[in-house]
Amino acid sequence: MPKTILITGAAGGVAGYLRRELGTAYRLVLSDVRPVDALRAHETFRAADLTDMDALRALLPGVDAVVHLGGQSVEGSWNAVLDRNIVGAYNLFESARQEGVSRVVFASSCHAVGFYRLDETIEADAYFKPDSRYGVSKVFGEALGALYADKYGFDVLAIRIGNVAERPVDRRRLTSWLSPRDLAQLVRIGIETPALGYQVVFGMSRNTGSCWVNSTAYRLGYAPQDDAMDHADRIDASPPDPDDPAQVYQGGPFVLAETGGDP
Ligand code: 15L
Repeated sequence: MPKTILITGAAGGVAGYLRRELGTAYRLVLSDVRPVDALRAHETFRAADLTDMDALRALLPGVDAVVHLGGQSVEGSWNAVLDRNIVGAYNLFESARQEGVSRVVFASSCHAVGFYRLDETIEADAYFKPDSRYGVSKVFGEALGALYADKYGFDVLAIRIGNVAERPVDRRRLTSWLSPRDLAQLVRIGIETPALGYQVVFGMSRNTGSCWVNSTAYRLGYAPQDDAMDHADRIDASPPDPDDPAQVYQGGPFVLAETGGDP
């Protein structure tokens, strides 16, 4: 009997790639506030808002693991980040605990460490340097993962996702690109690894010359199939402008992004 996996944020682009790459390996419960298109036989859709704990609890009976992609995926107003990523992440972990689901793959982000420079090399255990309120919310989500693992025995894989796309689109993404099939492999590691506890990995392919070192992922058996450098010939190779923070830091434009004046 295949496992049943709840994917939040299922109407988003990352979930679209993941559904394609996981194929029919699992039964998928797809949840979002927006509708999800083109459901296949092994997929069901259940609308839920991350701020609504009762709605989240109702999704969880029969679920073996959660892949939490939902929430705010870029910098935004504080209220949006607070509701979707702070309250939303708490509600997700806590409703899972209440319903007896103890395995979560958490979509963290490279923006939890975006204020490291592109010429610095870091491991996934480097101390946080968020580049935005959004990045701070991903640090919070990682902290929740650690708490629920240590206090309640959860298995949690926090994947600091770089950029999921068919191919890397610019110089910064040569470090951070994650191909859809390598994304699916990391998610499967999060779903299947026994006694995982709490682990943090970079969501990147096997990118030669990346400023990230993904030792924890390799120790967990990750064997990425793609390398951003295979696409480097399509990318502008001019040297970074040292006076432009968006070209100096790993977070790119997120280090400059503002909330647009909203509260
Ligand atoms: C992210 O965290 C975003 O979710 C994604 O939309 C991209 O902007 C990515 O970072 C990136 O930095 O490329």
